[in-house]
Amino acid sequence: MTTKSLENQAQWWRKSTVYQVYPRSFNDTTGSGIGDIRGLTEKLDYLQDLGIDIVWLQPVYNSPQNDNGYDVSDYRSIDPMYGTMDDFDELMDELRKRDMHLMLDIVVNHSSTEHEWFQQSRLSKDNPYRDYYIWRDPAPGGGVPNNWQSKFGGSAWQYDEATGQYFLALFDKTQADLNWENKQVRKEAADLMRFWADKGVDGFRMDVINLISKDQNFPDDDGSIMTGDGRRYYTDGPKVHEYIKELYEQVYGPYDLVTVGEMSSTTMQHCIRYSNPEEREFSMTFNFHHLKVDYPQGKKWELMPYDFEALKGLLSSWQVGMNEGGGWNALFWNNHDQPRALSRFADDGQCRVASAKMLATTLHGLQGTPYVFQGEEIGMPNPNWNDISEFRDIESTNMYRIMMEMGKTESEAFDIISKRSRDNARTPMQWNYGGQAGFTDGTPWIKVDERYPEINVKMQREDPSSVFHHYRNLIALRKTEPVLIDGRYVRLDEAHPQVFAYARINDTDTLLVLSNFSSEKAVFTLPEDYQSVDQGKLELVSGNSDQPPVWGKQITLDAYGSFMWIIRG
Ligand code: TEU
Repeated sequence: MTTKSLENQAQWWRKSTVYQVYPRSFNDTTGSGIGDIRGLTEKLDYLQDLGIDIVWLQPVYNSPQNDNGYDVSDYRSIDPMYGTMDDFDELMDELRKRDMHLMLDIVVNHSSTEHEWFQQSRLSKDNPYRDYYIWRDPAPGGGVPNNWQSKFGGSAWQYDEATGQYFLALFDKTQADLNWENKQVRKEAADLMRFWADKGVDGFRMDVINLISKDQNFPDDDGSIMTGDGRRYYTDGPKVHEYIKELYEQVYGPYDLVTVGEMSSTTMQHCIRYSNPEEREFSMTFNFHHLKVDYPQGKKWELMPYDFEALKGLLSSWQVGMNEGGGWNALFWNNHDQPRALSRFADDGQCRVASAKMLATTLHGLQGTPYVFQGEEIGMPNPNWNDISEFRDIESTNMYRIMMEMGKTESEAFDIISKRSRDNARTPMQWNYGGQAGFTDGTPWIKVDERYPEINVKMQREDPSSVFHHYRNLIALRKTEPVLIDGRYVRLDEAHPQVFAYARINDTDTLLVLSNFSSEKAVFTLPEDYQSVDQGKLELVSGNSDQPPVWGKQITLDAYGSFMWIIRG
């Protein structure tokens, strides 16, 4: 890649906003009850109006759908449930017409056990595809090779009768980990990415890519650090940077792609290496530390109120650390694996609109590339289901069973699932107040949230004070305000119990964000440097109330009040 194109790459996607499309729940044009590619193409004008530059399309490849497409059985295909390759080509054409870009989800840490590679691999120990996957003999005393646990519950090893060996599956038992030690696997991964890059795809979101390099001794985890489930032996593993640099040299660089790595349980040091342009690995990284502040001792399947100070501390440390290291954050509150932040960190009831806008302003003022998960831009909350039969996610149904096997009552287990389940984010997009929220003319694969009559795109596009227009304004700001891109982050609140306050400072402007994360009025004392600002230089650029606070030594914020100012010059 030439320096110029590197600089170009550093420019365009650092001012961009990415919209994440979970196709199964986005827009159904066939009445199947499942969203499809044409359904996305039909909504490109909507996304363009929102100001979106890049669409992240989640897996639409052939798949048995045990993990809603993250179990790929043919990497160069479109699953008929989502449409055809012609539909995909039409989507690409329509994106280009609008100067929008496509980021495709690539899942190469594992494949479906229905992939031809695995079908071959399991036939015999000397099959040419045997080493495409990770096979191990039973432990000396019999049983699983080690004590590593699947992220979806249970052992990470699955026994295969045919050859008397176990294969590694860090997620579902039908998602077999690929063996990246095998250079043929690495070649296959690069080849399949080139296939999509040749079709004009502008970038990739790389699923759990920091798990691809495993400690080849496959030791038991003695439980002394992290979660004791073996992740320390395959997370940010010994050759992970080597493998990613190979992908950069073979694909990302030559095609000048924008790339984001999903980094499970990672560290800042690794994310600096993954995303500093001089390392020639990824454009940016997702980390999840800020979304574990309501996990007691890091345990996802237990409940506690979220730790506000921890949330602010993590967001701040990653802002400062990644900037100092030359890395670049993918900024997000929501995705298809997380309960909705609106319900998790704010109020999805009486103060829903103010809360949704507060979360938006807080995130979009930070340094990095913001990601908007479908429905976030209209303030969609978690659904209020009261029966486990409403849930569809393999992780949720597994964990519901396991929690009860471990002694929790049905209501205890249900209470945890209802707050933690990935299905909270996967309810169908709410387009209008018609039947099934305009998502489908059929029966949706998962229930539409009952509040769609008052939370939908149609109503909000017509209401300038809506959450939609709040996001639209923030996304537009990023394209015109350099301080949002290059401003140095400084935290301004010292462990305030209600308020998160920070500044972004560059050579010409200072951006200020104050957000009240509480349901009560909050008073915040500005640092001295900001108390007496020339009002002629102070510009309110975003806020969630038409009565912004009066500027002075102390700023009073209403419940979930949130404002963004720029101090010019
Ligand atoms: O997610 C990996 C991931 O970190 C989460 O799934 C998390 O590990 C899980 O919720 C357990 O807490 C990626 C995809 O985003 C997810 O949808 C897939 O299920 C997973 O990888 C396997 O491909």
